[in-house]
Amino acid sequence: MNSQKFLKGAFAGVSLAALLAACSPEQSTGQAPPEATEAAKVSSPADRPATDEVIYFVLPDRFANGDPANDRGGIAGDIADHGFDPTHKGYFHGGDIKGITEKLDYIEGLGATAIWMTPIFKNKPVQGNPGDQSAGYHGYWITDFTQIDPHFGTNDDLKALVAAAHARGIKVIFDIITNHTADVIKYLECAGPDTGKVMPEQADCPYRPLGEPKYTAYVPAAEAGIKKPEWLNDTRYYHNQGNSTFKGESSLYGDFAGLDDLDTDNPEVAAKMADIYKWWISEFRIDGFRIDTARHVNDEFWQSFAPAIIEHAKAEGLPNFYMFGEVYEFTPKQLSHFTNVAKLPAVLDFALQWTIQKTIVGIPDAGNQQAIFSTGFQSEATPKAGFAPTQALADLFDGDIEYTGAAGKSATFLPTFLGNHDMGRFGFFLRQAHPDADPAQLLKRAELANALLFFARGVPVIYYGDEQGFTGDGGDQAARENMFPSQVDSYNDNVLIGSDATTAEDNFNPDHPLYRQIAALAAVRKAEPALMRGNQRTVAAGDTPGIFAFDRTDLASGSELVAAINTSTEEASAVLAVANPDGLTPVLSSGMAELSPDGTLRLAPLSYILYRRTN
Ligand SMILES: [Ca+2]
Ligand SMILES: [Ca+2]
Ligand SMILES: [Ca+2]
Ligand SMILES: [Ca+2]
Repeated sequence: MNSQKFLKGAFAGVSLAALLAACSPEQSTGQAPPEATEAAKVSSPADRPATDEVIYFVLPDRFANGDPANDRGGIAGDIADHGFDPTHKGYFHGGDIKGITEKLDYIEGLGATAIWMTPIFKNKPVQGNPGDQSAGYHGYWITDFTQIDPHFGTNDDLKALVAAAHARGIKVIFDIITNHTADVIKYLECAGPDTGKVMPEQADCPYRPLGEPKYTAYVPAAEAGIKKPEWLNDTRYYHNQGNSTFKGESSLYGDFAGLDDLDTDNPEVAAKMADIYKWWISEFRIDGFRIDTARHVNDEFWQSFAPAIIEHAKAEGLPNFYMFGEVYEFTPKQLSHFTNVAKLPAVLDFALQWTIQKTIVGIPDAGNQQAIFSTGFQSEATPKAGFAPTQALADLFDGDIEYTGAAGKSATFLPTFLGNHDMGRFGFFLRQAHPDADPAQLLKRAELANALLFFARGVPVIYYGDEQGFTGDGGDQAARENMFPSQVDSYNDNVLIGSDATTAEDNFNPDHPLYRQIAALAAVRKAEPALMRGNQRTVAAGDTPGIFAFDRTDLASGSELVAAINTSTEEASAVLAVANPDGLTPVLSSGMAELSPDGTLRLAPLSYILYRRTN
């Protein structure tokens, strides 16, 4: 059996180098590390498969302000014109692309190998009806698909970021939209005739089903020609059927609260959208696309768009171009439709996120569920308060077989995550489910979830700020705090996890316990092909909270790792279904763990351990 003192308390105050030396005996005895990552680093990051990435997901506006001169995007006038108001969570705060470039040390130190930025294309600066306006700081209201939003900098700033990131072996992933543009088009039947001004949003423009006449669409004269490329100003390239109810066909053909829904059924539109994004690949040599609102676009569009982009990237010397869609669904069956039928190479793994919510966070009492239900979890009618058994994780991973589709890609390509800019942060879910928990327990739960993310199949995504214990107050604007000192009161009163800091301060702190833990997890993952690409098999699960364990095997290198987590607040034990438990050596752990020769594992409350087979 193995001794578990090995890494007990290792996160408390030792350097990362010491930690890694301690957790990887092979490296400390001078044996060459597994070639994968080191080799990939010295060659081009483009040669590295997407399975090997650790993605850091950033909202540029909220990350770092490298150039105060661009904070208003060069737009004169007041807040309603330029959209800059650092005291309001719904407006621009000044972060930009130069800021990201300046913080590459921080991002690299975390162990990230790729940066995913929310859209950086030029947006309508401010949108919405009087009294309910907000700004395009998030980037999802594009008017010009051919240039960087001036609030974020210039195309040259982007080139500098990509060059600097690539020099460190870090990839750059864009967030793209093909479903809609900003809200410019109006309908005569709802808005009335052109007023000669920028017109308000249609609060009430009901959906008109297929088969009924479409609305009479026009571009108000005040915004004539503001979209680029030019063809986007032609209303015939849009659905023009009114606002989506997010049910039935309206989910595909309706406008997202007035955002102009493109006629993606038109093959000409598919080809033109592909041309837009091919240009960015050629011009900037970016490494991947996260695709917004993928489930609101018809399958045929993706069947044409996805292979066109992949082929183009290949021709440009980017054989591992990574594309993953945002499909806000919570079962492998629903999600895999988009890999198997729509032919997207991967989708964000919302199903794993939800399963982690049920097993590691816990479902709050009915009285406290409101925020969860308002952010998209409706797909599971009435989740029971409390904790799901570890079998829920086993069931989820059993669903991996559903992902048969696009180019034989498997679940190892799915980006995995704990929370995001729309649904809310993992720290928020924790606080909501455990309003009275002691801070140390919240930190343990966050660490446990991170460990699962890095040990299990899929490509881990860290939402910026989670590594500093950010919590937020809910979804959307409430989950988009600044890393640089914030002036938003509702951010600055948040209680962070693992830290006494507030968001009123600069939070690029490489000593935060979650930053250090993620760096350690990322380093282990990078050294182990089995964690990045290996097959996964459940070796322990049960009908209560407790131990969930799985092994990862890499056929190419012959390496095998076994990971276990304990989701219970009590010490737990389980028999691992592995051959020769004696041959397993601890690599990394967060508390007492004892593995006896018969395969029985005892694990401390809310703790994890990773073993490597050494004989
Ligand atoms: Ca700025
Ligand atoms: Ca649509
Ligand atoms: Ca519109
Ligand atoms: Ca708050």
